[in-house]
Amino acid sequence: AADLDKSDLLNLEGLLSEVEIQLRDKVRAFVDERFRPSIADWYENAHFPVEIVREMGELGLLGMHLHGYGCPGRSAVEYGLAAMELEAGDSGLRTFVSVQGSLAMSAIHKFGSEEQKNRYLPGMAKGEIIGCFGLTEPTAGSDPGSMATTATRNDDGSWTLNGAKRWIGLASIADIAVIWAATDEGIRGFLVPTDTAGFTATPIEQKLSMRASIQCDIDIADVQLPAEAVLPDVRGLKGPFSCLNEARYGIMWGAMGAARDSYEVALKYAQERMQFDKPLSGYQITQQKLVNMVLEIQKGILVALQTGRLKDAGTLDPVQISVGKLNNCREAIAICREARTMLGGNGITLEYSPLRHANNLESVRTYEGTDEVHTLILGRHITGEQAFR
Ligand code: TGC
Repeated sequence: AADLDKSDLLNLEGLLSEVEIQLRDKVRAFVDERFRPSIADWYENAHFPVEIVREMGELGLLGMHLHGYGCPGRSAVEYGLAAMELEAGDSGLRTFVSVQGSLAMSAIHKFGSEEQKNRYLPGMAKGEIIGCFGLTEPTAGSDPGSMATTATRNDDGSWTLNGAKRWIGLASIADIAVIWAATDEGIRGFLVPTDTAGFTATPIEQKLSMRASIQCDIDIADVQLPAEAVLPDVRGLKGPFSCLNEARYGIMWGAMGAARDSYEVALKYAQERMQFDKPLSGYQITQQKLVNMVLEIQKGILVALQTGRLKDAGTLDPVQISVGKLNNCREAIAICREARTMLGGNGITLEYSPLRHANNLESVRTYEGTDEVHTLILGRHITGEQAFR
């Protein structure tokens, strides 16, 4: 059987504190106990396990890097380690935590009024209130500045919202939606209770990726909101982009969790599977695949850890997040696909995780900034030339 300690070639474990290791192990145990036994069925049946949301709240996984208002107040590295363990289970599980904590809660925490923070954040941290984050639209993906959703201020100070959002995680099970809309004063964020008349969220079906997770179309038809529904403290795209920074940071860790899980499955299989009278792991091509995988996992975790240390020190530049989001998603999907090849035909079933992870990572490399967007962010940084427009 696989001796997985041998795969930590550079002793990355030694870079973690006792507290970080304890937190990581707690989340790993939760994933093993509550998620792994059912994930194949959930994935096949396109079921998001809403029943474990409150358990995630009790574990301190929701808004875990936020401070005050009932939030756990953990470090960026602890949050990253948790994301890695969750995504070793399934990207859909990590996505829930990202949308709830990094996007919806983060928007309220960064830009909300005291009243909004006190009203929503404690319940969201417990998993009693589910949030979603509506930025992307049917015709505005990589270019959210071209959004068509509008918010118009009425004579009495209240607001009318019209438009549509697409690919919005959790929207059909959410209680509160953070909706970004164009106003006369630039893009602003609105807290929309999902039972407001005119607000309709419909899950997108027939997905080949993220099947144990929910993404929705949202229709916004003459939604009436009181004056105090707007997030008071931000105008312009830097509002949603600051929240995306948080989610993108978690993704760079999460992708390495999916990669690590695929590697571990492939290693164990190769050591046990006999062909031509010897284990697959005794073949040079198999060893080369495993070595290439483990090198990229070690490098990807180092990238994530350094990014987390910079974040905890308060010196992280958003450009640096693009390094990890781009690199770790790109490498993770290659690792999961390579792991699938080592499982032969057995690798196309849900009995083994690599193809499920690879399919999930098609979404992960696309949302929160595609490979292309992060390449252009880095290209702009190193050349000084804007290549988006
Ligand atoms: P640009 O002119 O570069 O910037 C506009 C304003 O935003 C500021 N800014 C940032 N602020 C904080 N963090 C960042 N990372 C920031 N990036 C930009 C910038 O300083 C500027 O501020 P100001 O005050 O000068 O106005 O904007 P651009 O539109 O030209 O940017 C180009 C580009 C491609 C980098 C950007 O549009 C981009 O990142 N596009 C990708 C969008 C994306 O990641 N979408 C995913 C949305 S997630 C979602 O809706 C649902 S998925 C999750 C789920 O629900 O499951």
